[in-house]
Amino acid sequence: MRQEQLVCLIILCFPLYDSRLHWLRGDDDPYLNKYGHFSERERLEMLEEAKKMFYFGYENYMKYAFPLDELDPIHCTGRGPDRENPSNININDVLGGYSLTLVEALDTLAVMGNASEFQKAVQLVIDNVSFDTGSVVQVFEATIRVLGSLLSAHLIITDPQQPFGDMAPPDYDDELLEMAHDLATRLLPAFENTATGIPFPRVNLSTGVHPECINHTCTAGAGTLLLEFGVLSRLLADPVYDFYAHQAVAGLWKYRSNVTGLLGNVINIQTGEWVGKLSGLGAGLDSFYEYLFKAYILFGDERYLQMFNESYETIKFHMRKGRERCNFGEGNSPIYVNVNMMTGEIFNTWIDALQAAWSGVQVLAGDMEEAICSHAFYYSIWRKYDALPERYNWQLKAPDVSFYPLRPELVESTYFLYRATRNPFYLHVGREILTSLSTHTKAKCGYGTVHDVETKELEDRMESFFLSETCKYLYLLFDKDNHVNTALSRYLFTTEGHILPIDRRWRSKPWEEEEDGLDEEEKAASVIDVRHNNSNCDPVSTESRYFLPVRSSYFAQMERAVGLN
Ligand code: DMJ
Repeated sequence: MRQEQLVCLIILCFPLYDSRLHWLRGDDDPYLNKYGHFSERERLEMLEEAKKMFYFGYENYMKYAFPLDELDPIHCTGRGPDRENPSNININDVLGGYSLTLVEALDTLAVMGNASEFQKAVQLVIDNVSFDTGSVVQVFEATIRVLGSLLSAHLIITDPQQPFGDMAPPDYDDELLEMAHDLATRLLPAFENTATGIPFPRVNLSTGVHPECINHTCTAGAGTLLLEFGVLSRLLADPVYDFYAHQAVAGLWKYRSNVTGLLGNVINIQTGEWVGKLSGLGAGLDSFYEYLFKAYILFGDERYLQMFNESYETIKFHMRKGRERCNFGEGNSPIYVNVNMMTGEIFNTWIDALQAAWSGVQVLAGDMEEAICSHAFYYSIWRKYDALPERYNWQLKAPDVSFYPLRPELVESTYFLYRATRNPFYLHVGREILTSLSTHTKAKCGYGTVHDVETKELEDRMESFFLSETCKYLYLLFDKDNHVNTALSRYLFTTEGHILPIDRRWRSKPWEEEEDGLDEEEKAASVIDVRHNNSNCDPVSTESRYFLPVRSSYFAQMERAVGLN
């Protein structure tokens, strides 16, 4: 990948869609008729719906569940860690007894411009949340959900421009940064006594790593710490967090297969042996790749770009099946499948819901045609079930694992594709997602996990990422004038949807004595160069701008592939 492609992601050279062109394209194509236009009235209605959705979840959490971690939306109550059953990692990995949902909602409140509630929520976090809880949590989950959110809110509060409104609580004294520091320090024992530098998956926030903690971690779990740890280090001028996060990635990278170049999904942190040899773009690996690229964007570190580029090439070579180009040629719809990391052979015939985020990464990387097709396949699955099953078997055209816990990945990549193409198709997709969620997941006091996408039976759980990601991306999709959208080149979303400013501050390491040799003017110039050199910034074909992103015939083919028509 060349530097120019970064330009595409930074400025996302948004081609403008002109709805007046619709009449030029003829009315005989049912897909064009359905997706070709989205009125301003419709957009505003959807914006309102997205806002209502967030507040219904948030207010009910505050009423029935706070200060516990999550809302049970059917029984209108709250839940925290399952202390009676420590092996219940589905709950305990995430719920640390630290008002998780409130913490996660902070920057969504800011993005929605709700200064009074944001300030109130920040104060509640400062006054009520402690990390000395004795909870055993997953390092990954605590980092992306809690650390990321605290840093994001701290940076919003301390932004001198205050672009979201007056978000700074009176007398704010860096408390959220101190909390982030405290939490991250409690996670550090995970990086001790590991022979590979790859961290233990879990820590007790009060006592460190239990002697019997398993020595296996998933790749995404260990390799998705770069942004949060890197920003924290730079804010504190303390290299330790940045160092450990980098060491974890370097450790994983070292053990990639020397035959295929691929990584597996589970590794032994003492021996470097792969315990899980599945290589794919979903659970266990998804955000590892995402963070390689995003760490390059944020910190400008070429090592991560190189790793990403190498990974992307090998991913395409081994995992990508189907015709060569999304919108041209013969053959099946392109799809990325799970393979054996050692041989590149197909490992199984399912793809999972987390992989739907991959097309968002492809947008950032400037591979638009690929992003369009990856997304469209998942959208077809969504249309079939009004949700994404956790695992979908593309051979059987049926779910392998049937639940849907309100995950954001499809709306996340829908958002990025809309920002990059401005094609109304993606507003339609967003509306369908919003409508499915309202129709099938709304419970008495919030939104519930779909237990089975076929029966739509609900479970009594609203995960915190529903407010931090799903609702935020839906809202931003329809809020065209939002500051995040008008200044998108200045923000990066963490894997949990928390916004971080792309700031020149992150380009240097305050703990390093040696300067990079550039004076301030040159540093500024180097960033500006990247933003303005848009010579390679036309990755979207004209057709994809003004017509359907995926040609109608290919779209119909995808529908058949998932058994829709
Ligand atoms: C979120 O916690 C993050 O997006 C993470 O990267 C993986 N998936 C969940 C939501 O599905």
